[in-house]
Amino acid sequence: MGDNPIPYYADPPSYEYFLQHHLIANIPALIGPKLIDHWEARQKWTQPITSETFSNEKCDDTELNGSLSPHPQLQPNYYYLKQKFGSAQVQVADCNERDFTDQRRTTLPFDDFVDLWQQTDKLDRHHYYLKDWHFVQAFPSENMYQVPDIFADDWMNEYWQKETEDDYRFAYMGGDKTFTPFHADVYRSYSWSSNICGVKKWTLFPPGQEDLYKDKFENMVYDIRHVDPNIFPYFSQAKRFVVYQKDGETVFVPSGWFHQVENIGGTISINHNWLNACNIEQCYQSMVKDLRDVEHSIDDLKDGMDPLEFVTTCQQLLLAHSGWNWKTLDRLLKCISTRLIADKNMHTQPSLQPLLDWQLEKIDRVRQKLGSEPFFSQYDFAV
Ligand SMILES: O=C(O)CCC(=O)C(=O)O
Ligand SMILES: [Fe+2]
Repeated sequence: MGDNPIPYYADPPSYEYFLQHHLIANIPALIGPKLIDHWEARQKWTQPITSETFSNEKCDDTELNGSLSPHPQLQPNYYYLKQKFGSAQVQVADCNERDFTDQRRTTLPFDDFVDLWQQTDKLDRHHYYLKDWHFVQAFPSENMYQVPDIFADDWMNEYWQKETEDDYRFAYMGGDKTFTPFHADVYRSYSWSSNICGVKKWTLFPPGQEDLYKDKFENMVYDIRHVDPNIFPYFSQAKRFVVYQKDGETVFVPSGWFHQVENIGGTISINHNWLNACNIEQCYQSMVKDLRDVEHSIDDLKDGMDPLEFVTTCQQLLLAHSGWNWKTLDRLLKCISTRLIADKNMHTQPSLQPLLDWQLEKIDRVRQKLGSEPFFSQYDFAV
């Protein structure tokens, strides 16, 4: 792996340090358990591991340099979780079943999932993975965790919670060997992920190597452990870094870094996607790229449409394909700039965020770019 650039912080870094060295620099970080040890979820959702539940033989994952990967110290408290959240409906991925670029998903009551989870841990058939559970939405009065200060400046959840019922705050729960296939995050946003228990092996790929991940039909690699070099001849050249995230540790995933995640032992994590002034431009660029792809995909219809109809169709497809479009971004920027301008007028500089003028400048830059898109000013935002 060689010169791994991913720093480990036993003591959480200050916001100012994190802003310069990680948010602006767009570099991953691994932060020790002190960041989240006070979370109620850390105490209540876990129990000490016993040798039968996770033995050496079961842990066959070996690091490239030959040393064994770490073992979890804690396991899920299945009984507590079931008692407390059993009746909720959750989305479960079957890690053995590929569904295009993702895994096949089904909806189950949480207590049925916990039964499968516990069974698969015993039977050594570990393939059910509860993903993208909007936990705070499902249980708003449970105060099981708090967003760490260094991740608090979050325009994405601020906007989506204010203007819709939706959010990007998730819980993940799965057994040994469950995994999340190779991907970059929604809108190329940041994510942070805190392990309540279990170990996650992250393989992280710095941005700028996207051409190495595709076959000649533009399909992407699905599982980095099984890549056919005849189909993906360049993938092996891609630079990557491996990080083991142990019980209680937190990973910061920067914008546009592709990654795959493999669980070791029964693993529970809290993951949020987020964006702010530091990565809004990368997120905007990802929308531009997705829009170009959409435009290209219906190129043959363009001649039969008037230009505004074409733009409107592309915006509808963009929303369906990427989960946002010009209108979403425009509203998000308005929502955040209204708050920033109100603070500026009061001559207050809130803590745990960059200088107000710097943030407003970033918003202006994106607005200017958005405004120079063909037909942006004629586009009907009411549609
Ligand atoms: O934990 C996982 O399985 C996936 C997490 C992830 O991809 C993320 O937090 O960005
Ligand atoms: Fe991700």
